[in-house]
Amino acid sequence: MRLFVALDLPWPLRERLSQFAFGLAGARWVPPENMHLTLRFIGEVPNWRAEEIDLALHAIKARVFPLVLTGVGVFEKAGRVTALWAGIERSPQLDHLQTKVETALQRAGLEPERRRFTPHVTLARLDQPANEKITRFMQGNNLFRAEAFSVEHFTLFSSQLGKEGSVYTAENDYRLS
Ligand code: 2AM
Repeated sequence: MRLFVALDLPWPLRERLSQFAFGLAGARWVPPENMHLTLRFIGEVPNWRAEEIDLALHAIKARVFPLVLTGVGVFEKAGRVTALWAGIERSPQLDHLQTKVETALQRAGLEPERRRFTPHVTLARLDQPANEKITRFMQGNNLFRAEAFSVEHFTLFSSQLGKEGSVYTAENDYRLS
């Protein structure tokens, strides 16, 4: 199974985020049902490991906390824009939960994640040099700020590549208190 741990987003927020989509040749906009905030990408694991991961995530104790999406940005690789995303307001509670997830996964036998946690919600995936349209997207939306929502659980998702792109399935939710 190909797994990742993420936060679900409320539907009104997903609908708001889907309004960012604009005509940009070659961009694959993330459909609202696929929008999420990744806490930790896990990748392919055998079923027995997935069960250990589930147990380790169950043992996490953390508090419900508010989260605000704000701003937009891009990821670039070798001079090419690879993603457009909505940003997350810095939140010690989010960092705290992410650290707990990372610790739990290492306890379940996974190698430590070496990449820094850069919380974001991917809006579109692409692969093209920066251009005027992308600059306008950034400038036009840099004041974006959504209403806070309450993070009450986190989720272990599996990901399957279908004909129409990735299909994510919530394997389990873990409640915060
Ligand atoms: P992204 O949103 O920045 O593309 C499921 O694939 C989720 O895991 C996506 O949100 C993706 O982040 C994230 N992810 C992180 N590292 C990944 C990797 N090496 N391969 C695929 N997805 C990855």
